[in-house]
Amino acid sequence: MSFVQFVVLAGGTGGARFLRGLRAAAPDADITAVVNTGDDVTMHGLRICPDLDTVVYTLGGGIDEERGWGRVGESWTVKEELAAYGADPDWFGLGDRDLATHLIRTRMLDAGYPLSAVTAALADRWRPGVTVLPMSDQRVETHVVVTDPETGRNQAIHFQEWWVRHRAALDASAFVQVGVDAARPAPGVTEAFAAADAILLAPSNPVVSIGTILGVPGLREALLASPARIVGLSPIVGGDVLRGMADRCLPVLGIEVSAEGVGRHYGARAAGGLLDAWLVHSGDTADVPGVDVVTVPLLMSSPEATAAMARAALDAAGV
Ligand code: FO1
Repeated sequence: MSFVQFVVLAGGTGGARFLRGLRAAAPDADITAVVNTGDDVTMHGLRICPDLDTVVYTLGGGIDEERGWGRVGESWTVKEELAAYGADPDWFGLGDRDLATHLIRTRMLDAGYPLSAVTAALADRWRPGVTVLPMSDQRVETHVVVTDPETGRNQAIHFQEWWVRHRAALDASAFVQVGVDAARPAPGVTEAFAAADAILLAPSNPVVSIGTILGVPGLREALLASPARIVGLSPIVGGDVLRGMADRCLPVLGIEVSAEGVGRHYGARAAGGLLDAWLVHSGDTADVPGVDVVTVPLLMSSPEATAAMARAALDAAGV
């Protein structure tokens, strides 16, 4: 028996919620999520993969829905104890429940397992109902070039320091994906593209989530070699960013903060870009030459609304 197969490129909270909607819209489909790992970081000796964990926790029912990251019912004893020791960094919160995930991941990575195998092992507990793949088994970390307000000098800081510590308030001049040149798509990624009936770009950050995934050498080529249609969903709704701080990232690459701006950034597949179709929110307009622009509600305000949005993406993909 053959199932329809969908692949979704996804970042953290927005990507995870979209995947939940897609799973509801197509419960019998075989869904693969290719997840950004550029946000990954080592803190207190532990390897943390925020987007992978957000996807697995969200689909597995373990996410704190309000925060959009970390575990529901979390406690913070270890964080308080670390603070009592004056341990750095003090601006990044690891909850007690969440820590178990990072302890297991770090132990497995140290034992030599690749990140894809570690992710599969962690997902065994959460049963997300989709195959969750890191974009790459090789370590890739996004760094942000900012100007030090004290010295006036340019320096690169880890994405998490920029995002969480500085709430993206420091002006950035570039994003650098450290390690990306040596990266390859994780096992299963190119195979999933080749077998896909539809490929969807979740309404995730086009620069530091989707852009980072697409930067893995060979991944974009494998995506474009797929016979499936490629459909993107705009993360910009009514000229606004609904989640995250994409409005701080898009201008760094000269991309206008609008559904049209992001659509044009991805570009038409027929003209060397990515998209066959581009979904924008009702009331928004976008002229993206060579791309079928479809206008539908894109607010992930409830599971039903998100499932309808996913259904519209599949319709645009012709499945
Ligand atoms: N986001 C925060 O705003 N503050 C935190 O202290 C924080 C801790 C954290 C720990 C584990 C994890 O998986 C994610 C965490 N996040 C935190 C979210 C995350 O760093 C970012 O929102 C994403 O990387 C951007 O997608």
